Amino acid sequence: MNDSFYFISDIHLGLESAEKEKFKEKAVVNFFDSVKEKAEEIFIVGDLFDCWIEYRYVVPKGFYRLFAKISELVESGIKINYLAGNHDFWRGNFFKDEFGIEICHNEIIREINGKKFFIHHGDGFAYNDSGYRFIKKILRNKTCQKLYSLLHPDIGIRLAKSTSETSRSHTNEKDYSEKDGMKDFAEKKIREGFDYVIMGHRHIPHVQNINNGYYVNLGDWIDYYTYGVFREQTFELKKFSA
Ligand SMILES: [Mn+2]
Repeated sequence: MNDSFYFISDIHLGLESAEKEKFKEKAVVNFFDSVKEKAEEIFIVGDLFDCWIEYRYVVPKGFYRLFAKISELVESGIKINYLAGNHDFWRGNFFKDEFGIEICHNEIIREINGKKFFIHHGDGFAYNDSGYRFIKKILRNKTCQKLYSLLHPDIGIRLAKSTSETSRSHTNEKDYSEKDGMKDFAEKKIREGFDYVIMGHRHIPHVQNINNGYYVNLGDWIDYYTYGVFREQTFELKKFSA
């Protein structure tokens, strides 16, 4: 019975060695396979790819097994929601044309089984992310993207890959202990009446009860292979045994 809602984020396909990436892509395909009979919807909460830049006639090489699986799931009637992360926001029509999946560039607000969900990649909420927020504005600017797209894809993608390394180590170094902007943001949303605030970006799996709601961080598929599942009235953060 397809009555469950799944959440994954920060898979960062293409990040590590070819061998590790093969393993990871297979794991994601296996994961999608394992939820096929149970999923009503799947939420990809950003950073599925470590570096995705889409040109008019060119998309990054690879990921065919994953694309075939995504297509299979969509055709079987499962709705896949894809929120852009800070590593894969640069998109054209590829996902829309191939799979009928619209990329969401902001938050998704949904009521599921009577519970209110606020879903966002989570980038830009950390207190010391202001430098990043500035870069994000530039990178998401249409004119800047047009200019950038004039670079040969081999150059454009290599350049983006090198800055993506920096942005990740930058994110991981952030002090989340004392002044966790993401947690405070979640708290604010819960005060506004949301039952679940679900984010990624931090790369550390975390579930925290705040007042009448929950702040969930989905972790990542670099170290943790975690995912969230919501069924009936219960949310669980689980580990996929790859
Ligand atoms: Mn990430």
